[in-house]
Amino acid sequence: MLWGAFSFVFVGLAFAGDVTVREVWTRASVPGQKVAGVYFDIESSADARLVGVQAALSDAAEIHLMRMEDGVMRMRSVSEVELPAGQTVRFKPGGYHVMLFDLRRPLQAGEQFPLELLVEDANGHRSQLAVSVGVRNLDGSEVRQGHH
Ligand SMILES: [Cu+2]
Repeated sequence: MLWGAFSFVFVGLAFAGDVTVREVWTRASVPGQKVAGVYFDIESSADARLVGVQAALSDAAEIHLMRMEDGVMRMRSVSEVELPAGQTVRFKPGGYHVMLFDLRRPLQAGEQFPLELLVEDANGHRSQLAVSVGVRNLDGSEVRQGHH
C-alpha cells in the first residue's frame, strides 16, 4: 500500500486552513550513516509557511535546500519554506528536504517513524503536524508488502 496522506484541519483563532502532507519517505540507512533526508509533498489551503521540523529519532532536524551553485550541488539550511495557497510544494531529492542529523538508530526498509512539522499561517498562528515517515529501500524504491 502507499504511505498514507495526512490532512489537518484547523479552525477558530488557530492556524487558518488545512494542510495536507503526502508520501512522506526516506531511504533505509547504511551502517554508520548518521544523517538522512526526508521527502514529501505538502499543500496548504491558505497561504502558510513551513517554519520548523523535528523527529524523536534524531538529535537535530533542519529544512534544507539543495541546488546547483557555481556548477556544484550544494545544500544549505533554510529557516522557512513558503506554502502558497492551493499549491503542492515538493520536498524531493535534489531540492527541498528535511535533514535529520545524528540518527539515534538505523532506519530499516519497511518501518515508519514519526516526524513533526511546524507551519505558520499569514497571521502568525502556528500549528504542529505529526506525520509518519515511511522508510523505503536504499535506492528509494517503495517497499513491497503483502502479496507477491
Ligand atoms: Cu540536507
